[in-house]
Amino acid sequence: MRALVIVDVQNDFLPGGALAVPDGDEVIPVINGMAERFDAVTATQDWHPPDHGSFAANHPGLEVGEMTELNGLEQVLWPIHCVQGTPGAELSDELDTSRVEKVFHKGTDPGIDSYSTFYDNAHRQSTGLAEYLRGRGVTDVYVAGLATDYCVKFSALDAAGEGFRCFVVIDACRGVNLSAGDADKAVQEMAGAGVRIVRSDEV
Ligand code: VGL
Ligand code: ZN
Repeated sequence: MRALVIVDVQNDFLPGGALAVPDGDEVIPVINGMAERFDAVTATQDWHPPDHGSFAANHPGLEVGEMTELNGLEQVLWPIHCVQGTPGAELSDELDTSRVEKVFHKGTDPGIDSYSTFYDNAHRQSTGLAEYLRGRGVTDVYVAGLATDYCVKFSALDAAGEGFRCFVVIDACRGVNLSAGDADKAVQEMAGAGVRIVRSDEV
């Protein structure tokens, strides 16, 4: 049983958005084209309250891209993005959601960030996705979306850690590349953890 997990294809991560991933829109036709090949499809939304601790604006004196500590965890500071209920947090209109069974939200606790679609960054709180996929009888999890070096990477590592066979559909992902090469490094890291890197024409 194969599931496609569509990660954060939200307006704020697309060109023109608050935290635009370069060429992020290019993942949309690839995802739309393969969704029907899966037994189950879920999507996630980064879904922050306005006072979220990952926003540089909530740390006077600190800038976007700087590091800080948030309740004991290292935290990169981001522009304000994907605020609950705003247009930037909506899934792209271009994304075909007709096969999406359920949407999972993450990053809702102001005190902790959540890159993975499964757990917050401290692995304390589950989004319910692993339990949902198991309930659907899923064995193989295919991850696609934004961004390769953050939410895709941590989602794939958690999927593998949860015991799913995990695949990242690499042409259906794009990276932020805050530092040059971050996305390539993420691919190495995922592969090293047993995640298979595949292309959409192989799935
Ligand atoms: C993401 C940075 C901040 C992501 C979410 O979806 O990759 N990146 N919040
Ligand atoms: Zn975020």
